[in-house]
Amino acid sequence: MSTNQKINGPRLWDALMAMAEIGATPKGGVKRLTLTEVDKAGRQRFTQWCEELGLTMRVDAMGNMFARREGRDPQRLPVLLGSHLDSQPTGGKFDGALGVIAGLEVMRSLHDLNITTEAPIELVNWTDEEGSRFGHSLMGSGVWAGIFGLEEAYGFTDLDGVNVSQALDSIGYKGPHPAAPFPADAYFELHIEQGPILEQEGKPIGIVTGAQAQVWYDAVITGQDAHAGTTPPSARRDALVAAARVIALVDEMMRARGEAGRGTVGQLQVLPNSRNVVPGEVRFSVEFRHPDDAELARLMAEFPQAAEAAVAGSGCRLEVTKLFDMPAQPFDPACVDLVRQAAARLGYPAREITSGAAHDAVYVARRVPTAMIFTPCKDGLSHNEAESILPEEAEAGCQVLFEAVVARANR
Ligand code: HGY
Ligand code: MN
Ligand code: MN
Ligand code: MN
Repeated sequence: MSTNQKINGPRLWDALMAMAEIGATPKGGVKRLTLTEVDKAGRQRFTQWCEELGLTMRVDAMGNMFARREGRDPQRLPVLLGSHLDSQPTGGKFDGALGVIAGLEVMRSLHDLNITTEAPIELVNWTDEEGSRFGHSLMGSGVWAGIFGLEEAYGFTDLDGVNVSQALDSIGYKGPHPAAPFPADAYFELHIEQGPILEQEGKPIGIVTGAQAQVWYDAVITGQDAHAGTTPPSARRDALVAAARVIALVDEMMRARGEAGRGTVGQLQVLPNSRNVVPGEVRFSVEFRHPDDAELARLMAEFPQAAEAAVAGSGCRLEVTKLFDMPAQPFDPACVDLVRQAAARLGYPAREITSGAAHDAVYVARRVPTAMIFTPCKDGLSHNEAESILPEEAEAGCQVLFEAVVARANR
């Protein structure tokens, strides 16, 4: 607890646990896949809490939700804060939810303290940050920032062939407001680090200076379904064996970059997925990340040819499609400084850090001065149901968020 505590830590933790009930999984995580009925339930609970505070709700054409608190000067541009309520299929309680619920606690504390800031403040729940259902992470903030076109995003489909437009309609969150950048003064996002550094160094606050570059691909390998018992090696066109070579290649390309390298195959579909059929088709995801744009460019230049070489001689055909790439994104020095000053004023040990994960802040930063605040998470674990943080860590992050947002709104 810092000296000039403004936020209510127990109330913050209760709200985090109440949100974690929505989509709760038996292993202690959450499954709130974007634009599903469970996501809708989370959105409705968020709306109820915001409306109880008298905030004005606005939903845009991508389902991004904005809860507005008026300031003294209606001419001032709003200061935004928030994150995302959607989760991975086996996600944790805090990835995304911490930033939204801490933002709610900031609003609740301003209300309790009867503080009216000069500028208005808007709390945001961005649609589909995770990308695990429709294959494009940061989708809602990406459309808002003009990275993806609205019609383009509406056409993204999930593995069942449902597209974003249909999914938005199915939960009633295709809002009337344009999903486009509106003038805003700044954006602050609180998020768990999703890595081990802050915990290892005993730092409760991360001053996030930016996020690393990344590229996402879809890969399809086509061979030939065949009988497992009658087909000799010389006649096989085994798509899974060919895929295994590409998967090993992704790992090699990552390790060739040392501890800064990131290369992952997270999603894999084997067809027909029958134990006595040689697989004729394999579909899988590939992603690479690196803090240095030039190194990511080298990975993007190297991968397609190296993958072709890996499947040579297998009799299979490889198709690699780039879904998107994003360069490393530095955050706004003045906003980063507000985070630094807030942590110092509150007496929280802090360190500068680059984000290994992407966040909505990465795309919002293309349009609005942006900064992020990190808090530690146990063993650096995230995108895992065991993801956990301490109440005092949530409290520290929320307090820094409060100070930075109010300082910006009153500057
Ligand atoms: O993949 C990411 O970096 C984000 O957490 N969805
Ligand atoms: Mn997240
Ligand atoms: Mn995530
Ligand atoms: Mn993220």
